[in-house]
Amino acid sequence: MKELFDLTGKVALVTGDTHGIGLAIGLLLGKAGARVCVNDLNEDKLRSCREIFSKEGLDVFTIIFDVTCEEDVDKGISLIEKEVGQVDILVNNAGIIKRIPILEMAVSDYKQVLDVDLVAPLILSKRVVPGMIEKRCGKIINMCSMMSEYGRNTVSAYASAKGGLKMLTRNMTCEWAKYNIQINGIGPGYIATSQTAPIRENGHPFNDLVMTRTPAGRWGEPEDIANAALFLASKASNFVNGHILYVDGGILANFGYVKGENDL
Ligand code: NAP
Ligand code: GCO
Repeated sequence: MKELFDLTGKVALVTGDTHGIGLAIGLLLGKAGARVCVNDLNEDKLRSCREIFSKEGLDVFTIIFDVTCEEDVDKGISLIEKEVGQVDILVNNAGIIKRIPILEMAVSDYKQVLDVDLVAPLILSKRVVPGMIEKRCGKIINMCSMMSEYGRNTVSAYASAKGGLKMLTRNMTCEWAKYNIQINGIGPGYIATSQTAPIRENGHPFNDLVMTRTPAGRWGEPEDIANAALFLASKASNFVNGHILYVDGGILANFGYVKGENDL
């Protein structure tokens, strides 16, 4: 049974993972035996990430590159291939959100979100997939969202990107599954990270909406998502492809309820 989730000998690259969901994923894949490569934009955050991995007794290779820049990505992946090895597991986790009403949003803001959340997974995947095709083995996990299925006021750019990432995941599957590469997405519900801090903390009313829409009655933790990532990174998911695994406490199953009616 343990062998099913053993990642010993595998090289995993998680983008944007010095904190939040990505950090939880990197730590768990490392504990499962993978050689983990951590990417971010900021050396200070990478340094603190190295300290966290070290406290867990885990090796980690950290590297700065901007996931939206093809040249940066090519140099970064080449260094990983030289220093660590060919990427076996790619987790396209890096992401941003801008909460701006459409009429107030600059087109440049829209394009920036699309670049990080949708185009960057394409850039990373195009760079690492040739090696996976050659090995006839690989795992790609694209970090989608509830906004891959729903719209919401002020997050049009993010929803456009995450909706597109769901379809890009399916199209990658159509073209690459025949090489024994599994490409799936994870759709987290509302998770307690720095990205959601502005709509979660200090009694923000959005918290009530999340509680009403989440049957589990809680915000998710980054570790909840990491567990799903371990499944999709392991042999246990070798026949799962083009699937978006929603880890949402039941949000997608639930239209919502009036406070109190469920406490019958
Ligand atoms: P987070 O804490 O804001 O982490 C996002 C990470 O992406 C940060 O480390 C950030 O680095 C990095 N990043 C941003 N732009 C980058 C770029 N151009 N190149 C390299 N790295 C870049 O967010 P999170 O909540 O952990 O979210 C992680 C992923 O899960 C995102 O794709 C997000 O859309 C998705 N997600 C989150 C939730 C949630 O409720 N939190 C739910 C569904 C989906 P810096 O900090 O240095 O900018
Ligand atoms: C928002 C939130 C969401 C979550 C997540 C839900 O403003 O609605 O930030 O977008 O981050 O994507 O799955």
